[in-house]
Amino acid sequence: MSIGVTLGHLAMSFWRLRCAVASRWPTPLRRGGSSPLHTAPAACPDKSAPVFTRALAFGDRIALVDQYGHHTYKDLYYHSLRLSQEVCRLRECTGGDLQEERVSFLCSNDVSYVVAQWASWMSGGIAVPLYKKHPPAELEYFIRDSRSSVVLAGQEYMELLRPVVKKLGVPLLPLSSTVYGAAAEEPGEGKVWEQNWRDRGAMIMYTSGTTGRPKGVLSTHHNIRAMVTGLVHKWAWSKHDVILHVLPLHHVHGVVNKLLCPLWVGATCVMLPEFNAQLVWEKLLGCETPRINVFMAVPTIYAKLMDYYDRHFTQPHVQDFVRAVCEERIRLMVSGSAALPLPVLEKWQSITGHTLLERYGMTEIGMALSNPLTTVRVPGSVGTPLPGVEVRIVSENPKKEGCPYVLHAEGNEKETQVTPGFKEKEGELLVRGPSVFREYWDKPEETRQAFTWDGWFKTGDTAVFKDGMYWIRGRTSVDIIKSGGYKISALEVERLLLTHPSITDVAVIGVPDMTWGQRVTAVVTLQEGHSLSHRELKEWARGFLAPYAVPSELLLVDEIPRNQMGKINKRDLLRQFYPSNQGDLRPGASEPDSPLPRAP
Ligand code: MLC
Ligand code: AMP
Repeated sequence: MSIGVTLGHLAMSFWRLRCAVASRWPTPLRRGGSSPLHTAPAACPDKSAPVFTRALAFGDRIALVDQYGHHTYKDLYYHSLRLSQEVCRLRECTGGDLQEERVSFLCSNDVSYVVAQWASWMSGGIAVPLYKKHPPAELEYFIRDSRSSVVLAGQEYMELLRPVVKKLGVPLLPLSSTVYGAAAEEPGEGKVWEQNWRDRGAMIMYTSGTTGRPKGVLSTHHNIRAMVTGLVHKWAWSKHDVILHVLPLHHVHGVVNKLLCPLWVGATCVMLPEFNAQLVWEKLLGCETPRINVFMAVPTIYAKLMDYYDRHFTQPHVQDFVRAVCEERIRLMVSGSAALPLPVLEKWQSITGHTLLERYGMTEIGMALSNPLTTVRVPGSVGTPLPGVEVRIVSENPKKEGCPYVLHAEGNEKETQVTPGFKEKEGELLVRGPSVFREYWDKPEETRQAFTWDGWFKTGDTAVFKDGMYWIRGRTSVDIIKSGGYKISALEVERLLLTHPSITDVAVIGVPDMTWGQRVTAVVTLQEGHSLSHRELKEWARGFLAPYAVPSELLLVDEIPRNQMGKINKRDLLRQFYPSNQGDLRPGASEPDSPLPRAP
C-alpha cells in the first residue's frame, strides 16, 4: 500500500504523538525484564492439546484487538465451537471428529482467522490456511493438493472462492457475521476434549522447494506445542504482553510466533489487516490501550519502517520522543525469516534504542536458534538452540563407507561440542527435536529425502558455530530466493515464465537488495521479432504467482550462457549482470551449477 501521507494524516500522527507524551505510561515492561509466565490451568490434561483448550481459563481477558473491536478469550472459544459444530454437521461426521480431514480456510487478519483455525482443530481437522494475495490458480492448487473436504471463508472471500470450490466439488462454508462483532453465547453444555492430540495433524503450511510445486508441511499438535512453549520460555512471554501483529497468517512466523504464542499465555494480540508503516508507528507510539510492548517482523518491514521514519520524523524532538517511547514501553523486538542486514540492525538501534533479537527458523521446524533475551545479542548471529532443539553442522563424507556425513559441531540449548579440527568450519545445518514436522503432505519420497539416515532434518542452510553462537551463511541452493521474508523457488518461477508465448529461455536469480533481502530478477531471451516489457510480464505473471514471486526486474539478453552440460551457473550470471552487488551471496554457500529446464 502507498505510504505517501497527506497533511491530514501527518497532523493526526502528531496529535497522537502529543497525546502519547501527555499520557502517564504504565510501569514499563523493560527489555530483559522477566515477568512470571502465566500458567493457566489447562482445561485438558493432554500435554499436546491445542491452544483453544486453555482459552476458557483466560475467560474475559482480551485475546485479540482487530478492525472490528476487542475479542475476549471466551468469545473466541464459543464462536469457534459453534463453527466447528457447523463444520461437523456439513461433513456429517459421527462423534464430532473429522479424523484429520483437511479444512482449508481463507480469512482476513482478524478475529475470523482465529475462529476458523480453532474450529478446524475443535472439529478434529487439519487446518490449511490460505492467503488472500494468492491468485485463484494457486488457491485451487492448495485446496486440491491438501484434499480439503471443506473450505471456510470470511464473508469477503466468498466471491473469489466460489468458482474455485465449484471446479473442485468442495463445499464452501461462510463464517457467520456474528463472529466479527457480537459477544459469543455459551452454546449449551460444556465440551470435554478427549482426543489424543499428540500425533494428530494440526496444520499444513505450503512452502516452496527447489523442485516441483509447493509442498504441504504437516505439523502435529505436538510439534506446534513444542514450537510455542519453546518460544514462550525463551522470550518470557506473559499474560501482560501485547503484541502488534502485521504479518501474513499462512506462514510460521505470523501463525506461531506472533499469534499462537500470545494466545497460549493469555496475552493480547493487536492485529492489523496488513502491514502499513504509518499505522505501525502510530500503534507503537500512540496512547491507545492496550499498549504494545512486543513487536516482531521480517527485516524488510524494519527497512520500510525506517524509510517512513526518515521521511516523516525529521525533527530532533520527534526523534527523541520516538526513542524514549520505544525504550520505555517495548520489552522485545524480534527479527527473523531472513538475514537481518547489519545496517538495518544498527540504524534501528539508533532510532529506537533496541538491539533487534535475531532468531532463525523454518516452516518445517518452527524456530530453532535464537539470540538471548536478557544477555548480549550478537549482531549477525542467530544465537543458540531453543529449548528442546538439537542441531548439527555437517558436511558430506567424501569416503564411501561409514556415516554419509562428517560432524563439525553438535549443540543443544545448554552447550555445543565442536569436533577437533573442525573449529569454525561451515556446513549444512541439521535439526532434530519435537518441533520438527511430521511429513510433507502426500509426499513420502520427499519426506524421506528431507532427513538424514539417522533422523535429522536437512535445512538446506549453511551455518557455522563461532564465538559461542551460530551464524547462518546462506542457502546451499541458489535456487531458493528469500524476498520480503518469503521463500520463492527460482525454478518454479522459471517453469512458469517458460510458458509465456514470447519467452524462449530464462534464468531467475535473487539479486541482493537492502530492503527486500533479494529481488526476484528474470533474465530472459525472447522469440525473434517479439518484445516484452517488464510491465507486461508483471501483469501476465500476476495471474499465476503470488505478488512477491512476480519478477521485480526483467533483463532481456540475446543468450543465457550455459556450460557443456546445458546448465546455467547463476553465480556467474549474477557476477556478469551485477558486478558490484554480490556481497550478500554469502561465501561458503557451495552451490554447483544449478540445473535449469530447457526451453521447450
Ligand atoms: C511485494 N512487492 C514486491 C515484493 N513483494 N516487490 C519486490 N519484491 C517483493 N518481495 C511489490 C508488489 O508487487 C507491489 O508492487 C508493492 O510491492 C506493494 O505490494 P504489497 O504486497 O502491498 O507489499 P507490502 O505490503 O509492502 O509487503 C511487504 C511485506 C510483505 C514485507 C509486508 O512482503 C510481507 O508481509 N512479508 C512477510 C512474509 C513472511 O511472513 N514470511 C515468513 C515466512 S516463515 P506494485 O507495483 O503493485 O505497487 C519463515 C520462517 C521463519 O520464513 O524463520 O520465520
Ligand atoms: P521458510 O521456508 O519460508 O520457512 O523460510 C525458512 C528459511 O528462512 C530458512 O531456511 C532460512 O534460509 C531463512 N531464515 C529464517 N530466519 C533467518 C535468519 N535469521 N537469518 C537467515 N536466514 C533466515
